[in-house]
Amino acid sequence: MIEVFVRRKEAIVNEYKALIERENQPILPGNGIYTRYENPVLTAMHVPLEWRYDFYEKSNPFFMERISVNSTFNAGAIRWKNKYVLMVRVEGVDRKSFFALAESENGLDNFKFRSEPISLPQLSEPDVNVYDIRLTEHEDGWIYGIFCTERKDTTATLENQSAAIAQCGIIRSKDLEVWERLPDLITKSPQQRNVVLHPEFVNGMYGFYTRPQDGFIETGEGGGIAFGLTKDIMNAVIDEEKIIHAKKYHTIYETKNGQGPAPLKTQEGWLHLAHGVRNTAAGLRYVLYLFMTSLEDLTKIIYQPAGYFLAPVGDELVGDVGNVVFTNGWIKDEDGQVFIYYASSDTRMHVALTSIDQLLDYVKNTPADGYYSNLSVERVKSLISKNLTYHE
Ligand code: M1P
Repeated sequence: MIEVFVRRKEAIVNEYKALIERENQPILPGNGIYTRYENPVLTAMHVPLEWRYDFYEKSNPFFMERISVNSTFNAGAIRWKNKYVLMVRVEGVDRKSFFALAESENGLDNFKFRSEPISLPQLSEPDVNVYDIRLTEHEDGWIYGIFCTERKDTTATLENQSAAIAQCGIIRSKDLEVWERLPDLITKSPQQRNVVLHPEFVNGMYGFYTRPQDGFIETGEGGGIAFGLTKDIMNAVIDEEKIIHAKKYHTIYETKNGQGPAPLKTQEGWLHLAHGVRNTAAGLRYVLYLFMTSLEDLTKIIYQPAGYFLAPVGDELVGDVGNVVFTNGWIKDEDGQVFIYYASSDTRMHVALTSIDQLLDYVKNTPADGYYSNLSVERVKSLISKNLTYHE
């Protein structure tokens, strides 16, 4: 038996080491807007072996996995002490998600989890499940983590064991180690998901991007990316949510949409990355899109390219919830490079590398949606005719 233990342990430790030290290569030439990378930056198999295996031969003679991980996805992101840090949604086989920090020197590969996952301080009503944290380094000096907290809908009938209430949880830290829990955000909406804190004060108040929704899955009458203000972050209450980007017929955000990470400030406006959802015969399709809001008026969209910016391809299409890309983390580094961390099919994390210059070019020069096929044809024809007059 000891032989089995030793053999399996060695094989698994070697396999793990090779995985987390694997270099990532760009997929070139790409589309010029961003560069995808060959390997996911994090998978369930990246989770430390000490979290999953009992290393004592007496209690684990088969060197069996004791606590299995289902997926690692939807990570918040922050540049911290010269590292690219992800706050990852780790989902166990028990379906519960929790948060854990993983960091890399170059943002592209070699992501390693810190020694333990994060124990989230609890409120009087504990979280049944937590997910999709957005990290915001706020000008008040705190790093905020804004996440979805899910609890059972106690008003639902006995046969409906899926009914849940999603709300916005808030934690903050000065060092990414010690986290303080604040009361959940209060809005007039029955449910909230995809809430994000704006990094700057707005007229002395805290600004939140929200996604008012009537139901747990369906946004119903609600939906759209909204913006609201609260005076007090210690008891955050938003009285008015103004929709800044609504769902719309025959677009990639026809069914629902949601803000991704906190927007990035540029000289020309705030760059926003969001997800849009539409229905298909095969179920919901989640893609990412970009828009820019005005520096003077955070609720005013000044550029929005037509359609999606990034959609699932190849292996990304397959996973627990197929045909999904989702993002809640990106990092702008000192050189103006932008690392977009996105998850595919609710299963694994990827990186796409771009820059502020590329994103500005993309939002400003990609045609906006005409909302009619004929107008799409006109846009193609105008590009063709421009190219016909081009001579080297
Ligand atoms: O399964 C796809 C995504 O579904 C939800 O997003 P939304 O609220 O916009 O429907 C989230 O639960 C997200 O975690 C998940 O990736």
